[in-house]
Amino acid sequence: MTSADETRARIGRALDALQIELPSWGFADTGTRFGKFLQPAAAVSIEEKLGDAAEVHRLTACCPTVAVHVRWDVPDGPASVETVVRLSQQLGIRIGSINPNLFEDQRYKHGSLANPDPDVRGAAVTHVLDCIEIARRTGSRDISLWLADGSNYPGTAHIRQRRRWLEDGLQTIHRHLASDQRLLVEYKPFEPAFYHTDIADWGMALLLARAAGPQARVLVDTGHHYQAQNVEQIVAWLLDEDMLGGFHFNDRRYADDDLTLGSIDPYQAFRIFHEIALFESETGRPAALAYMIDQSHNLKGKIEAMIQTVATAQELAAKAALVDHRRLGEEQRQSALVDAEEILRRAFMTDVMPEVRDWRRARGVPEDPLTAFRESGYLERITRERSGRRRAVSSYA
Ligand code: RM4
Ligand code: MN
Ligand code: MN
Repeated sequence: MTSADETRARIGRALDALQIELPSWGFADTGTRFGKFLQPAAAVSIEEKLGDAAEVHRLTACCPTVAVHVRWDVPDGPASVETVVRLSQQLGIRIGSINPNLFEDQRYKHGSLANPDPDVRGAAVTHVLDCIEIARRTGSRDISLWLADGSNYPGTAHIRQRRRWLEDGLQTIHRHLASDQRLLVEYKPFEPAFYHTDIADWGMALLLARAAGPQARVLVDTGHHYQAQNVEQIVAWLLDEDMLGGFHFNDRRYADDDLTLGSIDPYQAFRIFHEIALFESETGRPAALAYMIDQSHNLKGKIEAMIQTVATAQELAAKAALVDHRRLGEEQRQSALVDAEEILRRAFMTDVMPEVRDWRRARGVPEDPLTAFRESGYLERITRERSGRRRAVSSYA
């Protein structure tokens, strides 16, 4: 094999293995806490969200599943699942991770699984058990749990007591999982709670996942860290512990900005892909990760932004596949700092677009999905169909 063939083969394998899950909520109007700027083409119903997701999959061939947020997408609980499943089948996609909603109901204002009121904790557990049933009916593997639990002022919450309640709740939930289901525990250091959050970082998520049971794993949302945190180190440690369940991809500059992946720091996302590729090549087994997007751009076109993130993930994974692990190991053993670093830098700087385009052509999808989307007429059609049925915009106060 020539080295060009070898490069093409490596990138091809990396792209074959990368399936990215789209978030239903990424197609809907979202905003900042100061307001929403509505887009005439944004999806409102689950039909529209799934339709838009199917369009992204049609153009990229790498997004066969859609994550749903139960309260927004399956509001009638397990009863409304059949329609959603049928719809996704018609569109050639599947329902992916099931996201319970333990943060919007009025009763959760002091927390859900860590609420001091046992009735509220009970209601939160019941909701997640409903989600497990929904996941069974949709054939989804992952229940992806993010809690808004926390407190806003020092002294207002018993931090250790809340941890016990949380552990109890997660253990009960875990007992109801089917053997092929997983519970993903997501962490976030702040917002909406601004003094303490009950699952603030990866260490807390790891301890809770371990306490919950053997089918629980940690979910890393790339935007849920303090400034300057070394995210790829967290990824490497969780992989080493066999406790990484998957990702919520997005980029950030200041806080949980939920920007499109790689828009601020593509090298960061590349380094994450590198740690995964290194782990997989050393262990000889796939890391069983769910690659999900969790972005919430207020102003970019919803579908365009989703295509951007998907394409960016593919490009960065392709670049990470170019790292020569054997050579990297040698340079590291000799502490050849510049040479070791250059292996990563060179891979990152390589133009992988020719190979990515080859892969797309071989899959029968457009070489440039963004341009293809713009030429498809899809946006014009949904803009026509969806405008004029706008709801009232909720205001900040
Ligand atoms: C949170 C977190 C969760 C997402 C909610 C809507 O910040 O990222 O994953 O479900 O937002
Ligand atoms: Mn998230
Ligand atoms: Mn987030």
